[in-house]
This record gives sequence, C-alpha cells and structure tokens, in this order.
Amino acid sequence: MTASKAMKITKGMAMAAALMALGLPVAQAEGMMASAEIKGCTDPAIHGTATLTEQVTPEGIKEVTVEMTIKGLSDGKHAVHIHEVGACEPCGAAKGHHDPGPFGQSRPDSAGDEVPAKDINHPYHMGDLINIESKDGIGAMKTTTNRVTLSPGTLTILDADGSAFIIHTNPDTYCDEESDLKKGCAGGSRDACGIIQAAAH
Ligand SMILES: [Cu+2]
Repeated sequence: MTASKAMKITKGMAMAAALMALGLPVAQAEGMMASAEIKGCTDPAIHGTATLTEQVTPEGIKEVTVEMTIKGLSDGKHAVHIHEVGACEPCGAAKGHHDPGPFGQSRPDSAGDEVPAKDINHPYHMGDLINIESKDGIGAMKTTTNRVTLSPGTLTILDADGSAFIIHTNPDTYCDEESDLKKGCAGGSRDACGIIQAAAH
C-alpha cells in the first residue's frame, strides 16, 4: 500500500468517526439540507425563509444551492452573504463574512471608516453570494456555490459557532471599483438576518 493511499483511508475513517460522534449516520453526509428563518434587524415587517441543499457534482465536488424569499425589503437589490457566526441579536453578532481560510480575513468593507481598512477581503470570502432583488415588496433569489458545504470539512458553514445569512440595505458591488474607496461596497448596513440550522430530510 502506498503512503498516499494509506492517508486517504485514514482521512475517510476520521470523517466517518466524526460523523458518528455527532450522531449522524455516515450516509447523511451527502444530500444534507439546512434552513434559516429570516427576520428584520429592526423592522418586524421584514421576514422570509431560506433553504440550503447540498449536492455532489459528477466530478465529486460538493455544492450548496441557496433559495431565499423575503417580504418587506425595500425594492431593489440587496447584498446577501453567509456571515461567520450563527447569531442575529443584534444583527452585528453575526460578525464578518464566512471565511474559514488560513488568513481569516472576514472584513467585508470600510463602511463608516474615514480611511479604507487594509484588511478588506471582499469579494473573496467563502460566504459571499449574489444580491437578492425585491419587487413590490417581495424578494427572491437562487444561487449555487461551491465555496461552502453543509457537511463537515474545511468549508462547512455548520461549524462550532454556526453561520447566519445577512441581507444588507444596499446592493453588493463586489468592491471592484477603486473609485468607491471600498466604503460600503459589500452592501452597507444590515436589514435582516437568519441563523442557518441543519434540517432533517
Ligand atoms: Cu454581509
């Protein structure tokens, strides 16, 4: 047996052991689902739901499809991200953008700062998604990302401190214009939040 083959088996066994420790059957690692109830940060008229479904591509890559509907947002586009902590009270408790990489730079923009911060890492975070567009008070969006997983691993959003969706007041411009000084380019203040919770199916 080669060294690399031995390592793969060890890694797979460690994953199975981790799942069993969580009380999950090993087979549930595929096709996991999660959901979030979206609530306004200060406006109770804002409410909605999100569902997350993990699938595996023919190539063996895990993807997560996010579907979200929200009532009560102002018409137009609003930034949507997966933030790094599963907490919504207050919405600031969700902290920065989900970014589990070695550098952990979760800061999205310099909204409110006189001088743009140096550690902005938007739109490179694993939790950066697309805008939701609201028309006549009803917003809907659907997107698929391979930047995160629901099942355990380095990209999982169901980690020890959880994760939450934040829906922002303004659109995400993905901070690709130097002229905007990167202030608020990730959507600015927070309109709504929803804690992401694993769901049985
Ligand atoms: Cu955000």
